[in-house]
Amino acid sequence: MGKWILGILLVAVPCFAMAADQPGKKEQDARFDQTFRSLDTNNSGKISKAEAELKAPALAENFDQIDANHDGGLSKKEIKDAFAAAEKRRREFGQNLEAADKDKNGKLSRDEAKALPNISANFDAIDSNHDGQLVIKEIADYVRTMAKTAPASGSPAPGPTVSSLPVTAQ
Ligand SMILES: [Ca+2]
Ligand SMILES: [Ca+2]
Ligand SMILES: [Ca+2]
Repeated sequence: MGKWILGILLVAVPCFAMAADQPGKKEQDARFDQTFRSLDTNNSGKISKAEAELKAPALAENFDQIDANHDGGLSKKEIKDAFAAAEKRRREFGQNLEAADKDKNGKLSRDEAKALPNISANFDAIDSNHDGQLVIKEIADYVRTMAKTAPASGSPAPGPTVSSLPVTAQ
């Protein structure tokens, strides 16, 4: 796996612990179940909007997006699917970064960034140390900020909103 992809995957806040850097799958599942149960206060097997609002504001914010079958509750599967989709988006984003870094020096110059309109348009905002080069950390910080400030739509970075779900598993 390329360093860009890895770098972007690690941006994921390991909330429901679905991130690539987590230990074994079994452990992941156990941790997921635990978190799910702690949110599902009435043990209905689904997280209602009220339950989400109580302990997981970001889950509540993205509720309608995650509630794929629109029954007003988030099942484990819906949440897992949302995570998988978010991870896929990050992976694709990482691949795009990888491809854009033509000289493979781990940095994006202004020229290289032109391949990525979202990045290019925000180059100066992302280049926090103003050296004209974007490193993974700068982009990761930017994506993180975006995830916090921009809700589902209109985010200039590829919507990692679901990845920033707030339930801390660590
Ligand atoms: Ca549902
Ligand atoms: Ca480069
Ligand atoms: Ca820089």
